[in-house]
Amino acid sequence: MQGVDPAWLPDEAFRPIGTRRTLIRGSGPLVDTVHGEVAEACGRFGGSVSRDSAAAPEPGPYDLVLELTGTEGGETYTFGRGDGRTTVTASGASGLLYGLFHVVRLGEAAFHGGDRQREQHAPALALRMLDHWDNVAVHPVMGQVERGYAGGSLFWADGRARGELLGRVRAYGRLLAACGINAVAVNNVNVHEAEARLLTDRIGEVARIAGALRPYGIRTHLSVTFAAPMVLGELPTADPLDEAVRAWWAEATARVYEAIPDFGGFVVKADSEGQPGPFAYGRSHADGANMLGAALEPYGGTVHWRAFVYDHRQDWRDRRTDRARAAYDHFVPLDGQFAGNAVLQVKHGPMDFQVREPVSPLIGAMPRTRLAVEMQATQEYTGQQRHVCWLGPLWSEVLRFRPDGVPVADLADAMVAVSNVGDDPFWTGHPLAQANLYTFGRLAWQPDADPGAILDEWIRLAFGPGPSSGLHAVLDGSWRTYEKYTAPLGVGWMVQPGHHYGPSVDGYEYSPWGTYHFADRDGIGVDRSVTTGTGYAGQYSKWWAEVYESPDTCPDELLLFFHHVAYGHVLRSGKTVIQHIYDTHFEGVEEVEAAQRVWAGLADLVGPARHARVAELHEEQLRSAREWRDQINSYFLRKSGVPDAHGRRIY
Ligand code: GCV
Repeated sequence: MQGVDPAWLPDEAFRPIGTRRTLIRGSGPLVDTVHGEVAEACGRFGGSVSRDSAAAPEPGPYDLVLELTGTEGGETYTFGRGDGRTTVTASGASGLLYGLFHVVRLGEAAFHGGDRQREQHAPALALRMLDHWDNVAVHPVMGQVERGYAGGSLFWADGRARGELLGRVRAYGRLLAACGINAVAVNNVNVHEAEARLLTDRIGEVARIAGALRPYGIRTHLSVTFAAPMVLGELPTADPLDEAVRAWWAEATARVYEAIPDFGGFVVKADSEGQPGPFAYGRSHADGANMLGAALEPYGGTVHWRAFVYDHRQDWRDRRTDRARAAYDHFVPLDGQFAGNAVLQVKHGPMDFQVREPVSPLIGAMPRTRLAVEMQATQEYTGQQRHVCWLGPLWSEVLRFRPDGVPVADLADAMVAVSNVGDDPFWTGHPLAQANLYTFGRLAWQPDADPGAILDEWIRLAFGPGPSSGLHAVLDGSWRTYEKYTAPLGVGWMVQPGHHYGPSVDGYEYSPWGTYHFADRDGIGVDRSVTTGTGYAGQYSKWWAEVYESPDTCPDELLLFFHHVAYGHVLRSGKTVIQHIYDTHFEGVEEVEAAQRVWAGLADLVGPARHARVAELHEEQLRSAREWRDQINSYFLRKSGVPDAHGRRIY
């Protein structure tokens, strides 16, 4: 696509396939996609591709055989080598597509070496989804993409689904399939007036987007407003137990499936940050979700019901209310009441995608409810795609966390990320933020994969072998670097209210949002213990509840999330809290400076456009990191009166 960064699918990645002889067996739209990919590569590099849809194997001197053996929609494939031939076999067409991209990822290595036992590859999670917080119309406060840092929407322009530019949407589907993602929600969970109509009279536009994503095995989902029967149907109520309301949803859903037969389902943000929901009718969230589940059920659709429900009009003086408790308190009593096609979509932490939070105690606490774990690829609180902040290690920690013996990855039915993509030529604004999208997809496919290996895979695909160690160095530790120069020890927030970029230590301290640090002259942190605090620590299983209950056993990085401690409190690292704050803030800036130097040295290896964009953003990251360092250090020096042990400059 002209002028658009090829991301992890540059032409060169197809050279090993494109120079060889390939046989493709099977038929159907996704096999056509696979054929198209191979044919294009062969056109470019001189190889050949034959198509055989008959049942009998075609003899011939093929280097690669891609064969579909069944007609199901399965995603599994086997990969092997024998008699000098590489073979991918799948019983479902999606599996064949994923098998093709497996060969692309392996590159030359797919064709070398002796016989290779057939390996089976299957995704750990059936649903691997991106939620776009895209508005059709530009919102006066949130712009077109809420919390979007990569330009306008890929799907919507000038108040409509993109017309001739849907080629870009198809290219997006291709990138997503190549990292294993199979579902996309195309509009913001905050559903405004124009966007509400996507469900009814504007469904044709959604169908066009779905048509552009379908060739890559991506199913389309829609965020809907709970009040749709009132807003669109002119009913007097949206009560989920009202028969007319249920009938309205059933009819609306039937029309959606007429337009999009493989439609994935609805995403719903209800009773959250001003969005309507079942509370208005004295009904539970299970009642709300099940009503939509019933409408989707005849077509095999799913409702993603978000658990991000809390009081955003809290009185900051009220120390008993704790926002972190809210999701668990609301939803755990409903375990077992949700329909089989309802999936509870839970943010990975109890607050809101801060750089460091504990894993949400809701995860693992509802064994009879299907679970989607929601991550945030868009870097709302992690540098807004102006800072390098590769989130692979954060997500991997979440997925490996064992709430009660079993890892989060094994408890989840689905993984969802808020997309970080827009119509920017680099897709993600910051070219290196592509690594987050890629890593998310690959972790959703294989949650116990080593994130560092995924990073290297992305670097090799997107940049070739040249800059690999330098790029790895720039990205690998970047999440921890970001954590160092921003809010310390898990306390979170301290950002500028509203847009959430840059430091403001007290920005949210006296606000109604429930996001406080409680710093005074003696200490800082939120007491969430059972004994003396909000009781939040008690929402975990016994083992973790005990770990988090005491400052002596609580991990350092979460200390201020769980406890209010004196500045002189000695961490398990041996440092006092105040000295830790000073040291990490100085170190964080030094690490950004070091990354900037490494990047400067890669000028000849990464292409001029990418190099210039990242270099420019590095300048901003450094400016911002220094601002964070100086505001945080000065604030705490002034509050505590404790000097820095190393006498460095604090204002
Ligand atoms: C889409 C945070 C963000 C909001 C977002 C919300 C959510 O509060 O700041 O922009 O709304 O999360 O996840 O629903």
